[in-house]
Amino acid sequence: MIIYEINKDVIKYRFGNPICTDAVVKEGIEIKNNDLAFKICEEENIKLRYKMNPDDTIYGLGENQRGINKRGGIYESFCSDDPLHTPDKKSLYGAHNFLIIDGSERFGVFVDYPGKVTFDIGFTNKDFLEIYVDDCNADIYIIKGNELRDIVKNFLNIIGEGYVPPKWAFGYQQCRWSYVNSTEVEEIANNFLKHDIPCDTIYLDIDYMEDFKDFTVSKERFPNFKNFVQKMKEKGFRLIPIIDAGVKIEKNYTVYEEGIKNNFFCVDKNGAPFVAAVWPGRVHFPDFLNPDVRRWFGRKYKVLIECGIEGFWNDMNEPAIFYTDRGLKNAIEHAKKSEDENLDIYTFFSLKDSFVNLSNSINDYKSFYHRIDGEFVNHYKVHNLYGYNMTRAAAEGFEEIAPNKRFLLFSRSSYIGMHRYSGIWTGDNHSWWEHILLNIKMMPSLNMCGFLYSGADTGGFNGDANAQLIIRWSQFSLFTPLFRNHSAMGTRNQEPFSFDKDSINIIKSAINLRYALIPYIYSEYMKAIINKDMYFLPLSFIYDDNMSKKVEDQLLVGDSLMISPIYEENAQGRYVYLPEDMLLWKVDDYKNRSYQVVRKGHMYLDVSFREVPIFIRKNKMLVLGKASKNVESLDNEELYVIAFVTDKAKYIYYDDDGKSYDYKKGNYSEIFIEIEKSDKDYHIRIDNRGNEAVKKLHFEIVDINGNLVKLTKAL
Ligand code: MIG
Repeated sequence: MIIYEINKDVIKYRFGNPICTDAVVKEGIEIKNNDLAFKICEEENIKLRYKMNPDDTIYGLGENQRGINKRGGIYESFCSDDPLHTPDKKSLYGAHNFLIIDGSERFGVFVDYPGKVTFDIGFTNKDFLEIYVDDCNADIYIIKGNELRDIVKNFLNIIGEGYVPPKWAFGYQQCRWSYVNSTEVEEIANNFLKHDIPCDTIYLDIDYMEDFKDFTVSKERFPNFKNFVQKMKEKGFRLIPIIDAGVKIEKNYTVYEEGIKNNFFCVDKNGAPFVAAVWPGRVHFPDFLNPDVRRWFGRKYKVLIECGIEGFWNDMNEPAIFYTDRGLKNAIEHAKKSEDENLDIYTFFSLKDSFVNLSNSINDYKSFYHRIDGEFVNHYKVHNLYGYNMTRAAAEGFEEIAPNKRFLLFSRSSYIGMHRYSGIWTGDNHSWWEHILLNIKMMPSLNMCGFLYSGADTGGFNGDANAQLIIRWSQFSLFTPLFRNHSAMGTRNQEPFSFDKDSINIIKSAINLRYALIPYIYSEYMKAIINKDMYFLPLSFIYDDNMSKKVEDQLLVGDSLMISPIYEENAQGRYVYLPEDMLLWKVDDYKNRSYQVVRKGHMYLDVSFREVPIFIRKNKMLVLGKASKNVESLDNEELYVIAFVTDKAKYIYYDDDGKSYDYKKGNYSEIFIEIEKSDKDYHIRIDNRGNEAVKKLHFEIVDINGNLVKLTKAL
């Protein structure tokens, strides 16, 4: 084992000779001897063990089941296409091996290993945190920091700056598997217009393709695609097509032919292209771990970009495998042998399992290879890098095709470090109330791992949603950077206008609120990216009282807000914990504002179906704009500053062009706002550094006694 120190906050331990994952981008590593906070029990498979104190809290692990506090669970990092997110599942689509121990000691751990890693966090033995790496080669980082948030910042600092989508990607987005042809897509758009519900994008799921072939468009279902994309843009909607990992095996299909000719596909043990089956039937998997393959695949997005497409979602890139010929043959043989048998519980279940377990089988993952630096590496060892590198291929392709233009991109599968290239969505959830809660708890954990542009399938992917579920879920998702309603084929339609008039109006108000909040959401998102910080935080990351540690169903959103979403059917209220006095705004229509000072402690809060409670923290402020049909038509010349001031409040309102990467060169504007309370009045200072869009700020300032003062300042 070699020990390196990156800077005083991060120590790197190297075991054996690990494969480079490119998760960490920070350079300047030097060697130093130090004691690992963990005990190392075995060195063949690395096993780390840490004795937890009874009150230690364990944060992190990104996209995973269970609570914000991961304690009590067992988790496996092995990117999995599992559409049934029940609480006992150990793996979902991402592998996010970063956690924070918060107790008598406080530090973060990042296990940089691209194969399977198990985190047993007091599951087998309540007092022990154990980490097993299925190998003897890995880099393990210990990350220090005084506060929890500093530990995250130090971690984000070594894995690099996060992805920023175009500003329009902060609008409301509508998806369904599938809007099957251009007529249906247009109808969806017309419905948004007719109901006057804002929306920025409509998604194209696999049925836009010709026979599920990547980078093709069905001529029959989407004739004159380029014109259609243009026409939709004129109506105010961008189309976002899906791209899948598997390339259909079909003579004369260019992507297939080029991949074969250049040896760009993963191979089996005999060196022949590996065959698996997904949507199109038999496919090959591009070897995304090879930079030449990434360059080739990344350029393929060009055909669609040339049609006017500005965003994509990368799916099935764990990679998902429905079956392989080998697996299918075994299952069929098993079935043949069982014919005319009198099957009992064991033999019947075993027959059934041979079919059920056909998909995503470990045997299949162990039977193909990548070429890394000229050497064959078994897929199983690097499994968690696959989706990451597919998405990296896309992002690098965009950079080449249209330098300095932001594209919308998010992936289903991911590994630490992929946040530099795209966002993620959290995959195939259900129209279950439990999944709103899971969504709430997952967001800060994802932020700790660098994934800020993310969100769940609002309303649930599988299963049927009722109006109330869509209402309550939208009322939460309106705070998530990715706000997309998506559902599966065969389920009940769940677009906002699919319900009764009353419900349509409520969903519409929630979406309007989202658009009015975009000045704040975008500002907070960008500051988090630039400062290597979080956008969603658990209460305990800011407040150090004991109760704040226990609250998992309220979140801090950016610097000024706390939210307490409703996630139970028929609930018209809930208990809320306030770590300090706050200003409550129960939003029904964002244009009607009334505020109420709520006191520190526990309270029961009534929340009718129409209402979205927003808490403004003490000495903080919220910047609010106006809704519009889409992000590009937002008129934010006049902004409302809602402040709760007992002493002095400061805010930095950030903005930029929303479409290029010029912000990286410092090309952005900031308005510094400071409100100081004097005896009778407020003293307001505004320092505008480069913002030319905002002309007026309307202040609505509330003091501890609930007195409201309104005044306007021109810029
Ligand atoms: O397994 O393309 O998670 O969002 O609609 C189904 C069809 C494949 C899985 C994605 C889902 C998408 C669906 N895909």
